[in-house]
Parts: sequence; structure tokens; C-alpha cells
Amino acid sequence: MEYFVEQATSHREAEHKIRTKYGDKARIMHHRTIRMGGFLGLFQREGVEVTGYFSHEPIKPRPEAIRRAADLEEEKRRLLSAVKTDKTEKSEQSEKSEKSEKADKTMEMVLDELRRLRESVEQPVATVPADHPTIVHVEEVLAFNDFTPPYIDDIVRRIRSEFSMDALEDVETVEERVVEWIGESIRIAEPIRQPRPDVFVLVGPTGVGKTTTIAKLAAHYGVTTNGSTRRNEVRIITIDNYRIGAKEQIETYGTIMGIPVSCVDSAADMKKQIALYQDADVIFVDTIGKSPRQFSQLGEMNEVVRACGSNAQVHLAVSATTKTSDLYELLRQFEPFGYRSIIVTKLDETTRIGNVISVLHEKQKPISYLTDGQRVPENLAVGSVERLVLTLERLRINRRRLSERFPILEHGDVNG
Ligand SMILES: Nc1nc2c(ncn2[C@@H]2O[C@H](COP(=O)(O)OP(=O)(O)OP(=O)(O)O)[C@@H](O)[C@H]2O)c(=O)[nH]1
Ligand SMILES: [Mg+2]
Repeated sequence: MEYFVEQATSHREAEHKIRTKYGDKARIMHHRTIRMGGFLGLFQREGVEVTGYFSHEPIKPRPEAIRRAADLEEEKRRLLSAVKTDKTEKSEQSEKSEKSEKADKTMEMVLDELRRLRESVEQPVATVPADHPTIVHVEEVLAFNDFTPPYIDDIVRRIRSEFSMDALEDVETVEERVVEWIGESIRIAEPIRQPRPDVFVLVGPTGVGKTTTIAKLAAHYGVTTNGSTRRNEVRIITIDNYRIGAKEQIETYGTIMGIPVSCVDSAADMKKQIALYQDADVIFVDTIGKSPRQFSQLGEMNEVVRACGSNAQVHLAVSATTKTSDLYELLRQFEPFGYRSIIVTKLDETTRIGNVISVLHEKQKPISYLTDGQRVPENLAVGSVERLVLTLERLRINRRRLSERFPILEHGDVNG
């Protein structure tokens, strides 16, 4: 294996130089920007220095190239046999001069076709190297924000297929495009409107902020900002009857907001309570925090949740600080509850939410609400691409473009 260092005025020129000098076996390892030319430091220009290596061993053709070569062979055979058939038919009719003229024409067409196919086989599959500095920079920024490796690979693939070597020089535009792709990968839950009453159930692991979020939501739907007139008739049901202080926690919120709170501890109880609240616009159900590993208790709780009726909308609360492996696990363990969307809590506690975006994208789960603090009711927002993307660090974000591209979906009032 031999190493080389080449300087040029642009990436494209460097690439061309390397391909001419060392052929297709050359592999690029590193690019850096340098100052070139000039005299005593004057009239210098910006250029690039590319380091790489090439091996003397023959490089195996890529599977795609093999496939293209096979296609070429197949096409060659097909065309040549067409010429042969043409020849035979014509000779039988003894139209010799006309035949040879037409055969020549056909042969010319065949050769043209072969030339075209050959050019397509010789075209490189991807001209942009995976280790181009702009790509490496984007990879580093995404990894810093905790995006998962498969998510980062997808973004890199898209950059390589969408940007030319020249276009990659404009890092700002590349970053803007990446921000757009990230935004597109976030699904926001559609506003939900159901026949009265809406039953809104919040499940999730311990301490993730379920009770606080229920209080925020109840305030949002049931109380106007000045606290005087009621917007909707709201009720709260909790099934957290066991832990000391848990019932009191939600009852205190209920008392402050003037919202009735009741406690149930069985499926039958839940059915009864839901029936009693038929006149309400929306019923919020707070559940017991369970670690996703507590299978049997989760099963029992699911029975109680099912008693809320088939129209109940179940949301899963997930803290923005959850690590990737735990995220996968809890999305899976809470699946039996049939949750339709995710509430991302504690956004104020981290800026590295790339893993949450990656995993929710992979699992195709939409986000209904976001919470970013302990204050009730202030620290609650409807799911918003803009809010999530702005949390990311080290990415240049054009805020105006972002909000134009991803307007916030108004969830509105339950019966609005
Ligand atoms: N920083 C921050 N803290 C929050 C947020 N939401 C809730 N908390 C806090 O997290 C702690 C737990 O909140 P709870 O609402 O009791 O959580 P829970 O999921 O009901 O907990 P369990 O019922 O015990 O499973 C409390 O101290 C809340 O004030 C948030 O968005 N950001
Ligand atoms: Mg709770």
C-alpha cells in the first residue's frame, strides 16, 4: 500500500488529479483546507490538501458494477441475436444489397447501444467520498446530539446522493438541508377530536412526569388563563391509590383548579367512574408509574386502562433524558396499552435529544405534547418540530425557514 498527498484548488480538482494519477484504487483518507501559491504570503488562495493511499492489489468490483456488467452482457447477447435473425430472414428473401445496407444500420445501432451501456457501467456509483470534511462535520454534530448510528448513516447517504462535490463546499446549505430532513423525520400527532367525553390516559415509567403533565393538561383544557371562566368540563381519575402521597398530589392540583378528582382501583370501578362522568368534555386518567420490567403489574394496570373504553386515547410519557436502549425497551413494553402517541417530558433537562428523535422516527411514533419544566400549567406545549429542532446544538438553524416549513399544528380545545 502506498500513501499520497495531493494539493489542488478545489475538491473536484483534487479528486480528478488523484483519479488520473493513481486510478480507481486510490482511497481518500483526509481533506484539509490550506493556503496555496502567492509570494511571501501575498496573493495566496485557498486550496485543499488530500491525503490517501492506494493498494497494488486488484480491487474487487462493487456488486452494483458486477450487476451492471452482467446486464451489459445480456443486452449485448440480445442485440447480436436480433441482428442474426434479421440477417437470416433477409437472406432468404435474396434482397442482397438492401439487406447489407440495413444490416449495417442495425449494426451501427447495436454499437451505439453498446457504447451507451458501457458508459453507464463505467460511471462511478457515488462520486462524493464518505469522508468528505463536510460529511464528517455533519456526522460529528449529529453524534454530539446523540442521534443513533443508523439515523446518522441515513443522513450521510442522503447527503452523498443529493450533493455534488462542489455543492458540499457550502456547509451552511448542507446543514440547512440536514435540519430539514431531521424536521421531516419527526411525526406530530394530529389533533384528536372524539365524541364526548374524550378520555385521555397517560401511561409511562416511574417519575417521568405523568401526574404533573395531567395537571398541566387539565389546566390547559379546563381553566382559562385568568382562572375565572371554565373552558371545558374536565375531570381527573387516578389509579394511583396505593402509594402514600400519590393521590394527594393530584388532588391538590384538582382543588387548586376546581377540577374534580376521583380515585379508582379496579376495572369495574373505572367503568363506573367513566359512566358517572359522561357529562364531562374530557376525562384525564393518571396511571401508576411502573418500570417497564414489572410485567405482571403492567398487565393488571392494562385491565384498568381498558375499562376506560375503546375510544380512550392512550399517550405514553417518555423523558427526553432516557437513554437509547431504555427507549426501545419502554416503547416495546408499553405496546400492549395501544398508545397512539408520545408525550416527551423534561425537555428542559437535556439538549441532546437526537436519540429520542431517532428512535421515535424508527418506530414511527408521533409526538402529541412536550413538557419542559415543573411549573403547572406553563411548561406544556403541543408537539412541535420547531421546538424539538431548536433544542439541538451546534447546527446552524434558520429559525424563520424552520417555522415556515414546519408550522405548529394547533391541537385546540377538545371540542373546538
Ligand atoms: N425538569 C422537569 N421536571 C419535571 C417535568 N415534569 C415533571 N417534572 C418533575 O418530575 C418529578 C416527578 O413528576 P411526577 O409528575 O410525579 O411523575 P410521575 O410520572 O407521575 O411519577 P410516578 O407517579 O411516581 O411514576 C416531579 O418533581 C416533577 O416536578 C418537566 O417537564 N421538567
Ligand atoms: Mg404520578
